[in-house]
Amino acid sequence: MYTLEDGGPSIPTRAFLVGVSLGGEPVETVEEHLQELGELVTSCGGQVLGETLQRRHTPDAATFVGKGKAEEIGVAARELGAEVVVFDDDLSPSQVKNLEKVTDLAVMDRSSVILEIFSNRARSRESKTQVELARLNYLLPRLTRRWSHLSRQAGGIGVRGGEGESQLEADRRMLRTRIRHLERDLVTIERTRALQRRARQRVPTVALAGYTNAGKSTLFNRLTHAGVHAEDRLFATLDARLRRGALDPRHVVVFADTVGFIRKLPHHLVSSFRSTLEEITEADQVLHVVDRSHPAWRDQLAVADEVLDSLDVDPERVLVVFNKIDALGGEPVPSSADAGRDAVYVSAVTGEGLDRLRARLLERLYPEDAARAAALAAEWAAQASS
Ligand SMILES: Nc1nc2c(ncn2[C@@H]2O[C@H](COP(=O)(O)OP(=O)(O)OP(=O)(O)O)[C@@H](O)[C@H]2O)c(=O)[nH]1
Ligand SMILES: [Mg+2]
Repeated sequence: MYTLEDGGPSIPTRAFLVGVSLGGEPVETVEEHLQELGELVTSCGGQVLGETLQRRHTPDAATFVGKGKAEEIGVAARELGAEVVVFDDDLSPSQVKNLEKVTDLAVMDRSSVILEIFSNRARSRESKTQVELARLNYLLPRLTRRWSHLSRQAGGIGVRGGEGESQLEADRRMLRTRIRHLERDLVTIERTRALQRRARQRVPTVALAGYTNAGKSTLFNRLTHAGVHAEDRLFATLDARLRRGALDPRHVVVFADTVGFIRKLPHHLVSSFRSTLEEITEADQVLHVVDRSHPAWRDQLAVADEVLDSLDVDPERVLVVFNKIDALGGEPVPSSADAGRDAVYVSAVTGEGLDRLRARLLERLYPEDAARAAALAAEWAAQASS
């Protein structure tokens, strides 16, 4: 595990959270994001002891919140017994260093918390490679001093190269070598995935995508009768999982469960997960799963839309699935799409709406079959009434 001194992520055990409303961003939004940050911290085994919120026009270059505020934060956090201050916004390597000095505590940002969760969850060779790559890319610009951990981990490759090369330069060089190595590994993994995909080419693929905790794995289990891990935790799923499921007795598809999205998802993370996310890019249909019972569902829908857009997913191939309608708490289930687009309403837990979902998928995947079925039904109806 990297230590904070080295600028890398560590486990945020006893945490104090800091949210900043920049340039008039509504305080409620910042609070909501802080709440989510708290869930992220708890997800990797941490505990939230307190939080603070600040309004600023622009971030302070040196300390993000300003030196005075940083000192205040340090005092408040230390009084509560916190060990780490977690900022909801991305901090530059030098901001982290300055803040650690002023607060006299360890400092993390949202990206490093997400990285921590990802590395706890990574199981397969693919996701482990992806997470390590993301971690090293995060670390590279933050490498400021002797970094003995990695040297030891990598079996002493980090010895000085030649006369005059500092330990720091040697460490950087070693990191870059490791990054190149991991990138090559990923290319091989991607090639294997592509081959496997070609092998199942005759079976259409339906990918489940969406915000973390929306219920993708639960829905995946329902649609495929698979026993995939579903949990009330953020980022329960890291690997793409594939399994067959029937839409009706004659049509079988492959469903793909994928890693969840989240706002302010670090870019280097998204790019390291490229091969996993390819299941979405290459799918015939994408089910964009939304937790409709979440107070911030509109935001989460928009965030996931952005990620799908950045993956070049054609919106025509996306069907919005509003999930958890059993948890709307008396609110009537909307009858038509309230996001102004094609959508179905389901509960992955009770099974409500799943037949409609399968029928919509059939129509989208096999428009000719669906047209034929509709024509037959109309014919029968006509015969019955004549
Ligand atoms: N009430 C209700 N809860 C649901 C429904 N679907 C899923 N959940 C719950 O929501 C939580 C998250 O479900 P998951 O299926 O793990 O969500 P996910 O989208 O796969 O999450 P990540 O893998 O973390 O991105 C679990 O506690 C589920 O039991 C639903 O239809 N109704
Ligand atoms: Mg999942």
